[in-house]
Amino acid sequence: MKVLIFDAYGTLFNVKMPIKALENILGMESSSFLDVWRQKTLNYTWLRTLMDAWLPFDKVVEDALNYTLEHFRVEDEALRMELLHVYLDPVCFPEVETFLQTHQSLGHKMAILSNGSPQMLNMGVVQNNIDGYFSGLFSSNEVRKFKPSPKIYQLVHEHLAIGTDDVIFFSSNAWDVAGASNFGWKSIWVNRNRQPFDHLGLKPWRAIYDLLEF
Ligand code: LAC
Repeated sequence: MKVLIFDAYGTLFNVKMPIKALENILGMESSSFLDVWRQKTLNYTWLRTLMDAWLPFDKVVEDALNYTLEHFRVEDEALRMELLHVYLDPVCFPEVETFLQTHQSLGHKMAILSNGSPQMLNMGVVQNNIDGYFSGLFSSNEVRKFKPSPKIYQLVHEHLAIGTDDVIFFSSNAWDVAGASNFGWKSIWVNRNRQPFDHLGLKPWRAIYDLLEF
């Protein structure tokens, strides 16, 4: 049996959508703003896991956003709310639905494994009409640890009666691919931004540029 497991943000959902109101304030710097926000979000997840001080991902995303607004000296409550909606009702990458349709008709079981809270993940799949494809939306809320803790990858095996060899994991985040490989999964790096792979002594099983290349 093949079970396809997907990371959510950056892999299925685009969290680097251009935001007009941000561009109006920061111009060319708006892309760096989105990069700093994402990087801070991830840093906070790693720090909170190390400190054993887990918080729901939506709160971590908001804390990182508040840091980023301060860093770029932007004070605009309407914009802050608009930015939060990048994660609260995210937009899928264009090839996602076709990919899911194809693999559903091939009989592959599919699920999401994400730092996102159950409410966020549920909103994301429902808003994008892709909820019918998944056998589970597995969230860090259940283990109160963020990726790449092995405990979160283990969650899939607690819900689905499958072995590590049955899993093919897809993530656009190189560190998440390394974490899943470290756990023992075959991991595919969806290298959407054509970046070099992280030097963590772990390699992806395969690397592709978008899901349809699989
Ligand atoms: C997730 C983050 C890592 O969805 O993008 O788990």
